[in-house]
Order: sequence, then C-alpha cells, then structure tokens
Amino acid sequence: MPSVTQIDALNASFSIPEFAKIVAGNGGLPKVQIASLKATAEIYLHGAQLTSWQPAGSEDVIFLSEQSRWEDGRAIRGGIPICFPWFRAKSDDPKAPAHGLVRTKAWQLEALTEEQGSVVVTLSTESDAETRKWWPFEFRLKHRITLGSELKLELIVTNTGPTGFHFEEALHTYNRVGDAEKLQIAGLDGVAFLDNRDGNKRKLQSGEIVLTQATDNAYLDTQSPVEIVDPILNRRIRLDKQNSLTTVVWNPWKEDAAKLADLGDDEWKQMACVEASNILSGAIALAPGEEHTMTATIRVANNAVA
Ligand code: TA6
Repeated sequence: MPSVTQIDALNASFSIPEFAKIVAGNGGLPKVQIASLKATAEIYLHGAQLTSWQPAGSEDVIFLSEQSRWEDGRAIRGGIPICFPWFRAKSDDPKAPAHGLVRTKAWQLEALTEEQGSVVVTLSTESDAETRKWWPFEFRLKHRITLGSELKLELIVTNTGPTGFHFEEALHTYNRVGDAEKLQIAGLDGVAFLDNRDGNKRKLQSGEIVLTQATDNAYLDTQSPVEIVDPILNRRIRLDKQNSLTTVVWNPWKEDAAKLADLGDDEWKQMACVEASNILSGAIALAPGEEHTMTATIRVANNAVA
C-alpha cells in the first residue's frame, strides 16, 4: 500500500492545480481525482481503473458496487476494468486469474495533462515476473483516458518481446442505469453472438436487447455503436468504438449477482455492462515490436428519446 509520501511524490510530479490531484482512495489505494468545468472523475492506479465519470449536468455514468473489494491483488467491482491478455477464464488454464493479469496490478501514472478543459490521464504497465508465471510473453500496455463532456479510452498494446502473440482485450464498462429491467440496448440488431450462459451457442440478435434474465453475450464482427436507452434516468449512454471487433453485453441478474460476494444482492438492477472488446474470433495477433490501439468513446444524452 503506497504511503503518504508516495502520494505526495505523485502529486509533486503530476498534479494539475484546480484540475487533478492524487489522493488515497478506498483501501488506501491511490486514485487520481479530477474536477474540471466539464466533468468530475476518479481513476485508481490499481488496474488503471476508472471508477467514476460525471459530465457536467449529468449524474454519474459509471456504476461502482458498494460491496467492492479494495485490496492489492483483488479486482474492483464496477467502473471500467481492463481485461488482458485473455477474457473470462484462460482457455488452457482454469487456475489462471479471470479476465487476465492487469486489472489487479498497480499501474504507473505516466502523465496528467489538461487539453481544452479536458483532462488526459496516461497510465502504463508491463510484463514482469508475476505475469510470466501465467503468460510467457513480453508486453507493455498504455491506457490513455480523456475526461471531459465525453469519455475517451484508448488501450494501446505493444509486443516488446522477440516472439509474436495472440491476445484478447476488453474495456469492461459497468454503465450506471436506473433499472436494468427497463432498458433498451440498440445497435446490435442482426448481429451474431455467442451466448455464454448457453454453452456459447451461436445465436442471432433480433431487434434491440431488452434484458429479462441473466445475460452474457459476445457479439461478433461488429464495430457498430451501441446505445443504452434508460427511461428511468431519462438518458442515453452511447458507446462508439474503433479497432474493436466484438461487443459484450452482461448483466448477472438476481441469481448470478447472489453468487458474487463483491456485488450487493440488488445492485444488478443499477448496472449494465457494454464492453468494447476483441475476444474469441476477434482476438488480435501482434508480431514483435507491433502495437495495437483499441478506442472506446462514451457519451451521454440527457433524454431517453432515441
Ligand atoms: O463480461 C462478462 C463476464 O465475462 C461474465 O462472464 C462475468 O463473469 C463477468 O464478466 C464478471 O467477471 P468477474 O471476473 O469480474 O466476476
């Protein structure tokens, strides 16, 4: 756990008066706290995980569980976790950590800048002895988050080793919603998906997604924007993405939420995950020295009329 002096040192190097500072957050984990005319936001160095983004004039767009754990080596429940280099369980090793190796790592803060009233936070992490235990490849990840009236996330993966590798990635966004049972999720009509709750059977989306039960679908070969229409909070949350071939839609519903110790029994109603990703058939091959950037941009419109 970083000491006060370490947080002081981070502030000495990076804080931007009136815009951004580093403070001790939940569990003493350091977080970047942002307050500008355009938005407020919070990003933990633990997992480079954004846990709050509230554009001016809107309620928070991001869901964060009140039961989340705040410990080294444990994932934060909510916000925008980064899944890399595999999604869900590791296909050839069920003992490996779910969703990969970087959401429980302490990332480095690289830069904090202010650009036309938006704040840009850059964090990085790379392969080390711990990651090599599970995955024998060399990599560097950079996560650049631009926070203003819209939220832009760029995940940059570089192969820093002598051999090529394949990886999966996801920006596992927990959107905050008024009631998961009252949503319409548009933009995936006619897209094929694998239903992870039904043996990953291949199915075809017909019309908008209306959640009526536990849902865990991976939509394939789609770069389309997706929009959550929320009549309770009277708003729309729109995801646009680049270099992302798959979109995951997840809600654990009552049953699976009860199995998650770090999610309150009724909190599933306030969240809907829509995840820009490259998983399954969308996994990326990266040769030595090559770099890949996946971008997700989230916007909120304060009316539920599509
Ligand atoms: O994004 C959907 C998913 O892959 C589900 O299968 C479910 O496991 C969820 O992520 C949460 O995973 P976690 O490891 O954070 O409990």
